[in-house]
Amino acid sequence: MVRTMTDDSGAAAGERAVARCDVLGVSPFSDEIDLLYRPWLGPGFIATVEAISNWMRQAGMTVRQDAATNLIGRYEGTMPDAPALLFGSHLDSVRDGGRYDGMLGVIAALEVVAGFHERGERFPFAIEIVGFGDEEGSRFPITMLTTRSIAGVLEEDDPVAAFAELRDGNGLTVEQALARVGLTPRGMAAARRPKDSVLAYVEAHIEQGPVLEAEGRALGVVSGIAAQRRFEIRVHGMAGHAGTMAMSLRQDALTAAAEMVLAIERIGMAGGDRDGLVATVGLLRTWPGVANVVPGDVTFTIDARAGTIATRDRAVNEILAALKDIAERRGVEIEIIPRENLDPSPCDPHLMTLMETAVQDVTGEPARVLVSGAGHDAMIMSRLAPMAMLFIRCEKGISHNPAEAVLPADVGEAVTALTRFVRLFADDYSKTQGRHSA
Ligand code: HGY
Ligand code: MN
Ligand code: MN
Repeated sequence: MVRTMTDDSGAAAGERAVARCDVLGVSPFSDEIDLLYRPWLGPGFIATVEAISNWMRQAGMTVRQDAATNLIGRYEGTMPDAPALLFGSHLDSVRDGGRYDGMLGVIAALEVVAGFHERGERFPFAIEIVGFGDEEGSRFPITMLTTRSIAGVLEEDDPVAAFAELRDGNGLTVEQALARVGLTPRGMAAARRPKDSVLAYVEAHIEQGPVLEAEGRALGVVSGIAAQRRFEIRVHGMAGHAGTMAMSLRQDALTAAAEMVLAIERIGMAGGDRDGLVATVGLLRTWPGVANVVPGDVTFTIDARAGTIATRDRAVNEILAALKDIAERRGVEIEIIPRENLDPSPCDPHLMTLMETAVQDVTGEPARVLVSGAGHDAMIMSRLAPMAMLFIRCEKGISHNPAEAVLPADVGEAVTALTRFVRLFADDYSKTQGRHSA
């Protein structure tokens, strides 16, 4: 492979970024001792904010947390109060997750800024790094409230009345969790950024898929992010004695749910991988959940995604119709609660071109462009500003799994490519400004 830029500081930055993610991958930055689980606003999340704040200050940034709990570091430009180029990703993790999903995007961006700070390099715009709070939705049954707050679409997407009372696994509401850090659901909207204060949003993320590794590439440029919908399904049957209730008379919520889960898989598979259609049941809870009671109630989730709204919605409609049929046939009731509806998010073509140039300059090869099946904060941020994403190869494409792994050398290349991207962006910005002031 021919490399047109060599940058030893990139390699060192990659080593440090991976080491920092590893530090943050265990207690006290995780809420559990034996695995990584960093839900929004848990003790691990709060400790993580503290640690990254210190690293941000060392990189010459001023640090604050906004009204939605997002951590924001700002590296000033040549002029005070200049608009900002935003980098970001999420600080929260799924339960038993990997160390790099989300976190690497924040920490790699920090290396980019640390490099500028070390060299005394400033731009006609500020650079900010945002650590978002709840991209995964791993604590409450809703995602990206904090991202929506910054993007100014919180009320439009999730009226406070619809999310403030949602509960985590311990029964604590969003409102109560926010109160513990002195904030309120209604107050989150104050995190909104005026559109003219943000020039663009850029997110680096592990690929979470196998394409880059299969092709022997460290980096890729994202063209867009797949459409998602999520639902919570509640199945209500009739609890009863496991020893005395005749099989033929049961309204077993769990066996009904089991049939529903298989129908969801069948419909997801019927797409034959066409248009990236996938459908997943990731959570299922049985009530009362004891050995000698026929399950009376079951709650489960559906996560359905595809490259286009049409494919996704066709599958969703088929799934919901199948669920209703199964419920009717088995004599159970179902409630269908929509939890998420995200359109596909194309990346900004001009920013993609800059990112492709940056990647080519660093790797010496034309950049691989690929679609993201995973969701990202960038989906929401694209509603505030033009958005671009850089993917970093991860081992075997594994993610949402403690086996998630990246090569420090790849992260080093990502830091170098992002650094190059900022300089290209700056050249571009200066030309545009020149045109405007001419
Ligand atoms: O679910 C997702 O795609 C992301 O990892 N939060
Ligand atoms: Mn994730
Ligand atoms: Mn992620």
